[in-house]
Amino acid sequence: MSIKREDMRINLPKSEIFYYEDFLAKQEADDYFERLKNEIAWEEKEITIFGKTYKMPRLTAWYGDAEAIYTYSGVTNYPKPWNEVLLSLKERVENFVGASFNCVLLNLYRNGRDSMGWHSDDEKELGENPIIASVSFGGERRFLLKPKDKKNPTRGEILLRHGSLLVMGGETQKYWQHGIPKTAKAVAPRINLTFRYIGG
Ligand code: MD6
Ligand code: FE
Repeated sequence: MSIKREDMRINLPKSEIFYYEDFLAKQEADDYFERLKNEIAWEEKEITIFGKTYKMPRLTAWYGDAEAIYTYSGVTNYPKPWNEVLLSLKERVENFVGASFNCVLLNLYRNGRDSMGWHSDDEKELGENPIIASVSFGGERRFLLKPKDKKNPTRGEILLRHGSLLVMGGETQKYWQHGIPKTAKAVAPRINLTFRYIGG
């Protein structure tokens, strides 16, 4: 990671988390939101936990280089090839972060009932101490962080704004879990992209 602006760092131990609220200008972010909504092949996937099958509480999509195969929540994802809007955003993120990515997981939260459960992005495909860059569009949602160590009461919370960039690196995935809780508030649809690097 070439960005080490300590003023943008989230102050949580055993983590490297940077949050750039104004990564994209409002108009740019509006344009990306519309294009992503329309030009991504959104899917309603199912997930099986202890033999029971549920619909995922959000729409998802997976794009990337052909070799970037990834297992997530028990589902093996084969990437769709990059499209124009994704390549343009990938280049923006890579230039800013100073790292390269070969795939992206997209999530569309249709309303406040859509959510992402507690997890760490610590799958072996991502390697040790992965850098993950996350761009958000649309409705603001709370992004919560808690240590894997259940005895540790420390908590983190970031309001992920339209056009913002969140970067996680270092040992963040080793020590922390994160998630997007449901909300009873009226919230606009939200799109999130997490750029990752698999293999290598
Ligand atoms: C979301 N984000 O913002 C879900 N993971 O909708 C993530 O799960 C995430 O934002 C790793 C790094 C950054 C993230
Ligand atoms: Fe994640």
